[in-house]
Amino acid sequence: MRLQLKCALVVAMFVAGQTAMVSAEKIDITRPGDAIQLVSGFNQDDGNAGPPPGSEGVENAINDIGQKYLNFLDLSSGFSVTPSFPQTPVTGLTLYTANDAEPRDPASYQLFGSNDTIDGPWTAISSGNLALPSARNNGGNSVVIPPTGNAAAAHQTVEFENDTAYQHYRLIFPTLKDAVAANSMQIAEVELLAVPEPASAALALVALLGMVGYLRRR
Ligand SMILES: [Ca+2]
Ligand SMILES: [Ca+2]
Ligand SMILES: [Ca+2]
Ligand SMILES: [Ca+2]
Repeated sequence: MRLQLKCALVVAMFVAGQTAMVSAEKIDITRPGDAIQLVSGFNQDDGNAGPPPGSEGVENAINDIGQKYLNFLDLSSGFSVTPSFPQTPVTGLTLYTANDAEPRDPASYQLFGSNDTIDGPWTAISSGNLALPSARNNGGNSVVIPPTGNAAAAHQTVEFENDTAYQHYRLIFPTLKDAVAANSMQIAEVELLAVPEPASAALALVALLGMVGYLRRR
């Protein structure tokens, strides 16, 4: 094998390795201010069924701070969101616990996608049980959760397979840690995780093939 070709292959393997490392980094594709809708569920053993308190609305699920979203119609409540980020397959969730009342924590999730409207129809993406930490996060502005996440804040991340990019996502929580003891569902923050710029790996490959061709011609 000619020296130039060997050099090109070494460079190719290095760049491919770098690309793989970058691709493994998932980011939150929601941003504060993205279109988001309340999804209400139903009560178990409590009569609290009013709308979320004024300072605990559904927009707080993606406002990048610890201030929580609370829904009194708790079981199977959640939200629907249209991320402004370029359409990318969501392959993970990070959930941050609220400031108090652990029984209100979600104990399971169902994630759906739609390319029709923010009201569906929906295609199931992933579902499963959750095990959110007992540790609490402070409310208000005291915990900042930037787009890349806050590893120091109490949270759980789940990851799953999904190859389809959706325009709209719906996340609901069918069960709570203790729905009998809780009068509501609450969550401080939710991140929809995806690998950004899926085209970058393809572009890197095109550049590599071009370089190999150039070296072979020399
Ligand atoms: Ca209840
Ligand atoms: Ca929040
Ligand atoms: Ca966020
Ligand atoms: Ca309730």
